[in-house]
Amino acid sequence: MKVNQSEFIISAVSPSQYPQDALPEIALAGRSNVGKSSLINRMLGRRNLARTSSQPGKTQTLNFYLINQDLYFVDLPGYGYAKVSQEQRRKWGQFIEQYLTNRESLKLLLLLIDSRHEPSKDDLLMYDWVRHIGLPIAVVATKADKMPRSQWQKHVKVVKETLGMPKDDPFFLFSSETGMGKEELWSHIEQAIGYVDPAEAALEKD
Ligand SMILES: Nc1nc2c(ncn2[C@@H]2O[C@H](COP(=O)(O)OP(=O)(O)OP(=O)(O)O)[C@@H](O)[C@H]2O)c(=O)[nH]1
Ligand SMILES: [Mg+2]
Repeated sequence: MKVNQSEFIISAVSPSQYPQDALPEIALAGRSNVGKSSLINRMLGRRNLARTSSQPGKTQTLNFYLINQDLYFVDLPGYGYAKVSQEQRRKWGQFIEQYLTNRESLKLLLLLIDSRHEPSKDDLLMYDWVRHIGLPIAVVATKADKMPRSQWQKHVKVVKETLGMPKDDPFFLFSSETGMGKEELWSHIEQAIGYVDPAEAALEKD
């Protein structure tokens, strides 16, 4: 997909604030600091549209980004951040769970995992739960640039095996730093939302 336009729409704290135009949505989940906001910026070719931070736990709302007039990216609050209270964590959990189970426009969840580390308990819970509710999921292993190429295969194997991923399930090795994986991930997103490139559609007509 060619991104001609991208804009931040809203930081939603309740479902009444979600966009009402029924465009398809792609949500991003993963622990704090895994690179969700950075991935959004890289996918959109924007330096700083989604706010990134070396301080974990920054994104605490559902942040909606509109792309062209075709779809939304929805940046979910990161989990596994130790410094938030039990009560706060429970509230976010409910809020996110409600969105993921009830949102008709939601077409795909991208679960981001740090490619350098074994998936955490929270990652596993999230992965199993999303599969259980039947929401399409793609695993994106982030920060690939932080390890040498010679280790990619080994780390990919650890991530896939720890999650217990079926062989052919969508998986992408990604780097927001270098752009690795961007085109493959876009193709998958297009497929998930049933997007047809207008230029290609015109060609096929001829
Ligand atoms: N080298 C490298 N650094 C990255 C990459 N992706 C993210 N980072 C860095 O990791 C830190 C966290 O990135 P964010 O995109 O803010 O992470 P997040 O998942 O949105 O974090 P929360 O909003 O707290 O949940 C920042 O310092 C980023 O610059 C990557 O692919 N490569
Ligand atoms: Mg973020």
